[in-house]
Amino acid sequence: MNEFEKNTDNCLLNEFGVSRQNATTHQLYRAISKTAFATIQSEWKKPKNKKTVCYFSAEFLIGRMITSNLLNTGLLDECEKYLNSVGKSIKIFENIEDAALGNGGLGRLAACFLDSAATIGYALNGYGIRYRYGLFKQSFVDGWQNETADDWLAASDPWSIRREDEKVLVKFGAQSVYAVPYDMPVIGYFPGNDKAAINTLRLWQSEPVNAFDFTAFNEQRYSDAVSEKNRAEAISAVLYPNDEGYEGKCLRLKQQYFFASASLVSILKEYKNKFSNDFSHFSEQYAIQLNDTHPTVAIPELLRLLTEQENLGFDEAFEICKNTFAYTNHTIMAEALEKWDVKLFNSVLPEVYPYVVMINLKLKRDLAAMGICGNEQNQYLILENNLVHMARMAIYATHSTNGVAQIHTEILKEKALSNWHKLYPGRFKNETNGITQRRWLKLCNPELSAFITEKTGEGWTVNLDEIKKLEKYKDDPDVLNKFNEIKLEKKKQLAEFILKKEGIKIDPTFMFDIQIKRLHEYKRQLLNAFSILDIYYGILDGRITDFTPTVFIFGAKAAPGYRRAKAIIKYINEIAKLINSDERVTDKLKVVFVQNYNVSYAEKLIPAADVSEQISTAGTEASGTGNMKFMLNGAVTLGTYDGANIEIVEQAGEENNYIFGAEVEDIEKIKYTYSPKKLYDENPRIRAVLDSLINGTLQDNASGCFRELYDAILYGTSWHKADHYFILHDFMSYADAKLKVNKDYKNKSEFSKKCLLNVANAGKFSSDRTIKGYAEDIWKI
Ligand code: 26W
Repeated sequence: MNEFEKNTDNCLLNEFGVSRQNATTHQLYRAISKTAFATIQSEWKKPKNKKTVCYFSAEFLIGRMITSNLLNTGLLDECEKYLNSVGKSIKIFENIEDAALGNGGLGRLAACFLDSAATIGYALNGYGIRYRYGLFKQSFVDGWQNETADDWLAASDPWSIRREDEKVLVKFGAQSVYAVPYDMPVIGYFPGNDKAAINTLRLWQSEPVNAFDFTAFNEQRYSDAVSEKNRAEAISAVLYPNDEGYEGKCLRLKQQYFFASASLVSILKEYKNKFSNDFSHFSEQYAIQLNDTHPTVAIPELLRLLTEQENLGFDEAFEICKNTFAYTNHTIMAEALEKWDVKLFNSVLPEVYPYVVMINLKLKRDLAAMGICGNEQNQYLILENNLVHMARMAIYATHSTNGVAQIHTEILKEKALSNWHKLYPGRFKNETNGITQRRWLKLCNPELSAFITEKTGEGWTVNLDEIKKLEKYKDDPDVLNKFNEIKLEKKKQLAEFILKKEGIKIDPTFMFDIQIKRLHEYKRQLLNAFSILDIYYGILDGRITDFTPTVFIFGAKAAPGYRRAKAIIKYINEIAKLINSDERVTDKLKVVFVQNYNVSYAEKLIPAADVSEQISTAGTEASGTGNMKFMLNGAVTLGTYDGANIEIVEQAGEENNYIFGAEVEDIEKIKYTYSPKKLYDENPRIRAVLDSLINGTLQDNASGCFRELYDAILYGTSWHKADHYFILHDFMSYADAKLKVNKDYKNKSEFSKKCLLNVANAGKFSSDRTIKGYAEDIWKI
């Protein structure tokens, strides 16, 4: 018996009194995790004598930890053997809940960055919130989204260590709570890589200072006795399931301050251990990256700590802040920009607010010195119109502001933040997003990974540029055949999984066309739905002949308060019901909306895709990262010139992808004269699909929500013009592109050549490259 087996057996015996033969999945999960964890303890505790990057983020969408930790420690095969010995496999861990501590792209990006930084060997630690409940679980009830709590800690949390000794007191006016850190090791990819490091993800949990009020209890005031506990625990109770409209919720501001303050206190403590009260080296030792504006309250908080507790002068403290902090912007949507009501901010954080006022005064002086006076200053002010403008503070009081894809950064510089760019052109940078190839190829697609390794060597796992070596096989029929075989195998696996989870049977020989991402109007799932209906009508009326059988798959959660998004889910589910029950198209069309789309589901869907739907209105998707995952797994992109799609096509060739629709400049030109109603009146195909919302073809249980979608497109609302996202404008060009992919797919070898060329040119989209960019351009490490 080897060490791994011995230790795991021991752990099972000591903790649960069971042998490996009769251990449950949760027991095996815990014992294997603990055994693997023990192997890295000594490496984890090693001090790192270099500049440390602190990645502040309200979200870390890490997904399932056990498989990636086993992969990165090199224990995956041993674990598989261990489970095989009792007739099981690593697949049993599919029942372990994901850690879904994020909404979507921004949170998943943070998780990829952790993996990349540890793999390269940078000292980069994550700081965030240990939400008791992560993003809600989704199911469909009669086609409507239903939400339930995500109890991710049900299977225990063997990868975290509670650090009671490091807890911190956080004050909100009259309320004080403890922030207790739970540290998770972030394990770099070690096999054959001597640079790898083990970093830390520190997640703070909110706890009461006094858990129980005995006096209240004795006076028979039972709920008063635990009210402090409840109020404290509320702070880290749940992730806001909302990545759309900004909501000025008091609890959300408390969450932001809670983790920002606790993180800063623990960082200052660490710094003072080395440099005592000499803060002149602080920004050489620490860089703090703000993942969107959510942790921006850290800026006035650090000012407060440095001046009030460390006795620095304001200007000196401000310089330290500016040199330490950097800000990443992830969206240009005005409705997502955080602005807090001054009164609310001041009542929740009375000790911090004065520092916002001081930053604002300093800004005014700087503006005046640059010749910007009077009302002209308003557009920059952090305090304006009774609001605290968080993005403005994040730009002004940091040394760097970056966008997440070339086009996004251009839009920031030229439009959304052009006024700031004029003031501080040198502060603006682009760092195009990336994804970790360890999780998004090696782990989720071992079949394709093995084949790529066979053809190009192992190097791509830590240097994705090496995947380019695949390109020379683009005309090799054996390689292309093998490529197809692997794709078919992944489609079979997905079909099996979907049958088990959704009870829906899909045919793996169909083309798989997949759109998975949060549900948003700008991402235009509705456009996809319309085009499917158009294809359905086209097949029925004989306009479309010789259609390659296709299954259209959706996965998406809608923010619980986002009525429109929920209506779109219902609409797509109704389309699925209509099409899937129509025997005339059974051998051609299928529509599936999978429930509870999350990281683990993505790991199954992406390797099985032939077509990746990336169809946001040009200029709205900051980057996208799902698009990169599909590319890496050999799907072609059906998409607009938006976000990172542009760079994907630049790398892989326009001829190997399917680009359609208006570009940013086109939209600029037409936006004042655009008339969706005209397109509707003139085009019977557009009319047919749109009318399905109101003519009884599809039922919304008399809720009126389909009518609302219809009206929003044709007539607009008080807050948006008609068809704000240009669905009808792009409809025909999208429908054509979709039929072109469908036709091209028939030529197996030509199509798989396109797929292979996408894989071979995905090197740029490794988050290893992204994180090196941040290290060089922003953190200077
Ligand atoms: C205040 C509510 C709120 C919460 C989260 C507003 C906005 C957000 C995020 C900015 C939403 C998000 O995840 N943005 C995505 O970030 C990805 C990583 O950079 C990009 O790839 C996506 O294009 C962007 O939508």
